[in-house]
Amino acid sequence: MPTLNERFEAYKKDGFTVFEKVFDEQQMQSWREKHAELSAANDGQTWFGNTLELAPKLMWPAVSHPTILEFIEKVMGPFVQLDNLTLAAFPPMEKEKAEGRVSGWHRDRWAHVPYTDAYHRPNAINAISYLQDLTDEFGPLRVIVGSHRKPITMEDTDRAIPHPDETLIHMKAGDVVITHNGVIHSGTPNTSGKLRYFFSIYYNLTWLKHTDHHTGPHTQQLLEAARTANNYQHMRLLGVDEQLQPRCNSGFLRSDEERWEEWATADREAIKEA
Ligand SMILES: O=C(O)CCC(=O)C(=O)O
Repeated sequence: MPTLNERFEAYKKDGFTVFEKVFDEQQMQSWREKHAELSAANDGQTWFGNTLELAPKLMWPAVSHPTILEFIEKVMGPFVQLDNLTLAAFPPMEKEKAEGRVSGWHRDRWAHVPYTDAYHRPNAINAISYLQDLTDEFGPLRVIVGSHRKPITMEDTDRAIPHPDETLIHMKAGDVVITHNGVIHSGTPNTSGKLRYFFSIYYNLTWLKHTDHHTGPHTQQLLEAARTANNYQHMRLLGVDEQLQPRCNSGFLRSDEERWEEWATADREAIKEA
């Protein structure tokens, strides 16, 4: 098992890291069942955003998962909010139609094409898990390793075909890949004959807008519980960052990582146990 610092170094270089077995079968089954329920109630729709509001009890343990949050606060600092929580399923397609195709190369929301090969803190990161093993039939994740630090661009015609520099990642059900939003990636068409589930917890910096609304009654209830516990980390996830003003104007004359660690420690110490 790599240490957190080793992971962070690999993430800076490659643009992603995979945490194994973060979610268990019972959790994944409850998400598959929720997907089926939502799909049945919405004319067979397969893509759902705002799923924290739709299923707060099932989703909050994933959004606030300590393993994920510890790593992303190391990457982004204690400035992390939920941008959107997406539960989706890609329907299967015929093998002949999928031959030689990828789902679509892209960088993620809030990214930009890098100007230099320097590492920069991402504006957003994606914590993706798949609710089944990504075999060749279900369709592996494809990544252009290090592309968050390369000014790679692509013609529209090249977006749907394999890339010479791609790496295929056959993740297991319940693993979580945490990506830098600048890393170019794509899914692979699903030829398994079954649904290919995709669960994306997308986080961004607290001074950006968020895509999910966070105003629904269930999300507001979670926010109230976080306020009562004085849990700033959880409040930030739900769009409220009470320390933003001093922390975003700190003078920036000490290393970011040292400051971030100090602030994260202060946040932990401020929590009132119920
Ligand atoms: O299908 C996949 O494996 C990746 C999908 C993805 O990256 C996206 O929808 O942003």
